[in-house]
Parts: sequence; structure tokens; C-alpha cells
Amino acid sequence: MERTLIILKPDAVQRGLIGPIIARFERKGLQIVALKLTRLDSAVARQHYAMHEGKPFYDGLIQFISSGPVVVMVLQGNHVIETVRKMMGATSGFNAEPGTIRGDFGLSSSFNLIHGSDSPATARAEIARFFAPEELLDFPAASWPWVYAPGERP
Ligand code: IDP
Ligand code: MG
Repeated sequence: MERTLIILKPDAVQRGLIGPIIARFERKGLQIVALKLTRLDSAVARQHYAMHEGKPFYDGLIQFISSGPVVVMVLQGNHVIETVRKMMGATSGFNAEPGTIRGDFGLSSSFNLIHGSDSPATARAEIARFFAPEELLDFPAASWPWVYAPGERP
């Protein structure tokens, strides 16, 4: 099964949106296989957002993502990377469709609540950045027989 790395950014934590956001993923049928509250120092933040270095919003982004506690977690499920990206919505809360996390909870293009990996290769690198292998729990979810039809089941 596919895995993806999620960060609930400092605005989500400070606004009390950890529960409502995680609830959406649980209701969808996705499985949490790793989870922690932590804080990104600026070295980790720079590594995580290295692809945006040089862009006008880069310094503000590093400042923002390291400005307070974040929740990092790994979600698992069939097609989880694309599923989560759809659930997140467009980068800016103003543009994001209602029904998405960013569309329902935010208005900003920088304080946009959540990060989700954008490809399998990125997900592998990002998961390894935040979790040691033994922190990833491999267990059959009790919901699987009802979330997935027999042919789709892990
Ligand atoms: P994504 O999070 O939807 O994948 P990216 O383009 O990868 O969006 O940008 C990474 C993060 O950088 C965004 O989530 C947002 O916090 C910030 N960001 C992106 N574009 C802008 C912008 O135009 N102004 C301010 N911040 C931005
Ligand atoms: Mg991105």
C-alpha cells in the first residue's frame, strides 16, 4: 500500500484544527501508521522546502513552518498520495474548492494548514526525513474489510 507524509502546519495546530483535519482522513478510510507533535528547526525546514529555494516566498515559508509546533504523520492507503492532495485542495485557501481542507478552513496562500507529499519518490524521502523505520507501524486496520472490496484489499 502507498504511504504519504503529512504536516499539519503551525496555523492548523494553533487554530485547534488538528482533530478536525485528522478526522477527515480517518473518515475517508485512510490509516495512520506514524504520528507525532514536533517542531521543525530551520535546517530541517530548509531541507524539506529545498525545491522552493530562491522563490520570493521562500524565507517567509521557512520562518512560518518553523514558528511553532507541527503534527507530522504518515498515512497509508491505496492511492493515498493523490487522494490526500485532492482532500487538501489548491495551495491558496482563497482558490481551494469548498469541501477541501484548505477550501473549508483557510483564506491564505502561505498559511495554508497542511503539507502532503506530491509523488511516490517525494513521499519516500519525506517519510525518511521525519521518521525512523521503527516508528512506522505495520498493522492491518480493522476497517480494511469494509473500506476495500476483496479485489482491492491490501
Ligand atoms: P503545495 O503545498 O500545495 O504543494 P507548493 O507550491 O509546493 O504548494 O508550495 C509550498 C508551500 O509554500 C505552500 O504550501 C505555501 O505554504 C507556500 N507558498 C506557495 N506559494 C506561495 C505564494 O505564492 N505565496 C506565499 N506562500 C506560498
Ligand atoms: Mg508542494
